Amino acid sequence: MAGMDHGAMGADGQMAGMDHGGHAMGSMKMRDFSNAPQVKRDPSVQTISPMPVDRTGEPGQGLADVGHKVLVYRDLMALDRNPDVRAPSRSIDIHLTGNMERFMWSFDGEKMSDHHEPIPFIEGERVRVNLINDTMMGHPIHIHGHFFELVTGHGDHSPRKHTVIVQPGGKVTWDFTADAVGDWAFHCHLLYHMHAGMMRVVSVRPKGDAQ
Ligand SMILES: [Cu+2]
Repeated sequence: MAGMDHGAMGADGQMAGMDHGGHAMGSMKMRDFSNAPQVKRDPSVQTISPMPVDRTGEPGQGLADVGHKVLVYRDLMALDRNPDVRAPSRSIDIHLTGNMERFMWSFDGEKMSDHHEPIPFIEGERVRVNLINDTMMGHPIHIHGHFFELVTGHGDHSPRKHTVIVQPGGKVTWDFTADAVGDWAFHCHLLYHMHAGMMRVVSVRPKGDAQ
């Protein structure tokens, strides 16, 4: 376009002089780490979800306009009352991160081989886990040794699962009781993502000698 000053475009794609505090779409950055303070600033993190929303009521990708009813996570309910209905005593965020062009996949910007510390839990504690998908594809996140209750508005009949797909840019919340002492795999179930590093060890330490 004649007269456009290309020099005014910043390295991050923002127009110079634009109000950085504004939330207009035009000023939204693809990698605003203030939305994900725990995520490592690294080239392996291509995008940060600017406004992660719960998408468990939405059809999966490509299923929005298929002309028939599509079941969504929010349709699921447990037949029996949940075995542990205590409120969680703490909550943690785990970001699903990656760079699609480089085929790099991680949690919180760190792949498994970079990060040897397990995610610690204490036997019997009830914890809320927020999975935040900062990438542009869905990830089926799987925990070994435990079931969790999806927080999708069904109270003490929340659906119990061990794997949940987190939609692109979206967020999924679940509560679980760390009732199986030991070290357990926690990973994306797209195995090439797991192999690339989107995996961690979850460690449930015995009550009493946990640090
Ligand atoms: Cu994945």
